[in-house]
Amino acid sequence: MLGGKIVLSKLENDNISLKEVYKDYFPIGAAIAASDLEDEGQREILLKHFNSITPENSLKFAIIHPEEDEYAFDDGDKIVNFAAENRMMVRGHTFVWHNQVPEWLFKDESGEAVSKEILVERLKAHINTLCRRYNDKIYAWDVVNEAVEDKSDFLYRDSQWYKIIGEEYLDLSFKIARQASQNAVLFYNDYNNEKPEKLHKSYKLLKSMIDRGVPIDGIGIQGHWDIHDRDLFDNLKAAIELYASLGVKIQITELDVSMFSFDDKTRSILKPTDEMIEQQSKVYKKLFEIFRYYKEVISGVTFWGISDKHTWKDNFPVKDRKDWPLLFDVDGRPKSAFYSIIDF
Ligand code: HXH
Repeated sequence: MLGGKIVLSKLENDNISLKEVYKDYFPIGAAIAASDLEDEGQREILLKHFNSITPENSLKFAIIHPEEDEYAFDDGDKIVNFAAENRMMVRGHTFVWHNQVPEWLFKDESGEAVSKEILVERLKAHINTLCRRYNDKIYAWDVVNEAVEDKSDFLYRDSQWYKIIGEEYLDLSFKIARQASQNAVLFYNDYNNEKPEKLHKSYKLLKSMIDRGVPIDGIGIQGHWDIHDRDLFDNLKAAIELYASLGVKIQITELDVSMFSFDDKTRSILKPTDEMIEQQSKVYKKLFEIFRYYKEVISGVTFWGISDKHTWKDNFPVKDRKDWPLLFDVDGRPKSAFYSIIDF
């Protein structure tokens, strides 16, 4: 593993900070819950290695705006204030998505589908309120998340946003966000958008928006990957080049590398095998080689969690199946994957 390289002593390794190693490349982020800030171990890793934060759930529509006349800012405020106190950047996630939306949003007083006009007003009120509250502290927003359909033949996901407002909900969301915040970097964010089919659909959608002058500044490639995907690196390079040709920034917004392939829904194991840990380390190493190579267009890399202690992958795609997709283990110790990305 260390062939030909300077071998760092244990002490020097322990002093290494990921954000320092990458300071001439891009900010290194982590998705967190407010509860991570009360967990000494999680907090310590966060402060040492990361200079950017994404609230994993706290800013999502259903969480922060549970009723039309009620906002629940507590956890969002805790995270955003913690970041400001520690001079960390914050990415906002997310205004317009089909999941984690509150019951009331798409209904009128009588429980019927709300009109297009009212839904657009609600969207404006939501975006304006969050921007007014967090404008000086949140530098980038995932304005729209996951709007492209996975199935061939369809471009747009058939969400309530699409059903009620129509195609123009995308343009509208970005225009409203720009109006509410002149400085925020506005992202379109999606998963599997480096895979050829979805890449080409996403490119077409984004190009048409950019050509119409819609204020979109960046593309988020979520990066929910796994150790088994043989096409990942070629797909990713092609995607970065194609998106970069649109003249927008690219961020890896939700990085994790699962031990299980997406179709493997059966196995549950107590701990990762040595082979898994080594394969994961190789995948992370190659990914960061690619990220560094494209540093002029990549303006951030965010992991979807701090350590393997908690990760959304513990419940997706299989509920209650432990996974170990991050750089630090369940006890907060750096894994082989961590060493593989600081060694260059
Ligand atoms: C992300 N979705 C969200 O952006 C984030 O907010 C959340 O906290 C975690 C993950 C990823 C995702 C999207 C679709 C999905 C599963 C995960 O379901 C499918 C996956 C593949 C094909 C079809 C559906």
